[in-house]
Amino acid sequence: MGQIKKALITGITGQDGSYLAEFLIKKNYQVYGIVRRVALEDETHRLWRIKHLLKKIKLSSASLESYASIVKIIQKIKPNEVYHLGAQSYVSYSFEDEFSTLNTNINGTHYLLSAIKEFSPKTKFYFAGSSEMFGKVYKKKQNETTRFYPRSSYGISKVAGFELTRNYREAYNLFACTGILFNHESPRRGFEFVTRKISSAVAKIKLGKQKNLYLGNINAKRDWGHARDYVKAMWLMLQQKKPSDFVVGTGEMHSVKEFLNLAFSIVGLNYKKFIKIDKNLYRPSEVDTLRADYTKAKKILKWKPSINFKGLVKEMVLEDLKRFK
Ligand code: NAP
Ligand code: G4F
Repeated sequence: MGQIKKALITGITGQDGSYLAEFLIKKNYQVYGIVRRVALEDETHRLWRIKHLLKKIKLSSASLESYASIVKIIQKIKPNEVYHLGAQSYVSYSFEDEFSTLNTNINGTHYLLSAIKEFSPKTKFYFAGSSEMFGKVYKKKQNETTRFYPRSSYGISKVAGFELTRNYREAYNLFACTGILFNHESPRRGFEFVTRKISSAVAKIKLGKQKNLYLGNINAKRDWGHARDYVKAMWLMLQQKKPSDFVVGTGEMHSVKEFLNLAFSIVGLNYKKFIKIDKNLYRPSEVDTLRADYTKAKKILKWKPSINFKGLVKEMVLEDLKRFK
């Protein structure tokens, strides 16, 4: 029997981190996670997504803002694989605080790459890139060759992370990949993102606990998949012979309005009666449409999504109905 593989996940308390940890535990990895110090002090609130995994994983507190703390972790664990998911991931917030978004997202990625290069060069590295890098899209469907045109400091931070990852691969021969992932959701999605804001509101409205739902631009269109499918693609990228970058999405695009319509119809309600548009929720520069061309992932990783738009919306609404009952 081979040695047990060690995987280190940054952002393990987030949506993707929790699904990825589950996935890797099933694959018999020893999973390590970096969390913020406050998370260890307030497990109930900050570790809710990984509560059921706590006995199976090893958590350390470290800061993505400190090179020294990243170096310590890399030296101590010498992981076979690092999945760098930790980031200020909320696009709207990046307009309010560009500085912390850029600092955390760019420096965190740079510190990890540099620490791996210096102290554990055989470690394979996954960077959580984003379709936000395409921003104001150049092509109807975006793939690995489509030009970037980010529309927020969040998008800019992800382009920088992508370029750092590519450069460490080419200059220092690291096994470093970027997954350019399109929007992916689940019942573990943060409540500030539009899909969860809708599914939780639908549940609360149905249960008589909320009256209206305030939203911004409901004409925006996204390529929405399920997070459980997408963490598998992350892992597959690090199992290839050669490191490379991959677009991961469904190839289907739906508007926020379509999401609303379907989510409300699941509980027998008409969204038009509850929705209120709040212009303050519009973004200073919007990403209007995103749609993936994931041909490369399909061909090389043999990856494809297993949960469609309808299945995703249904799961999110039904889970929130249970949660808020
Ligand atoms: P998420 O639920 O918001 O999780 C973000 C994680 O990053 C959390 O564990 C959070 O820790 C951690 N984090 C945030 N700021 C940090 C800081 N300053 N220092 C240390 N840790 C920090 O995000 P997600 O949806 O799982 O996404 C995972 C990654 O994929 C992110 O990098 C995101 O930008 C990227 N991405 C997501 C999507 C998507 O549709 N979900 C698509 C493309 C790319 P706390 O719990 O302590 O806040
Ligand atoms: O759910 P969102 O906030 O996700 P967004 O901005 O697409 O970003 C997510 O996906 C990216 C991948 O493309 C990730 F990199 C990123 O980390 C994050 O996970 O907004 C989706 C759309 C936007 O066009 C927004 O303007 O929904 C529109 N929207 C309309 N009303 C709203 C609202 N978004 C939010 N969050 N809240 C609203 O009330």
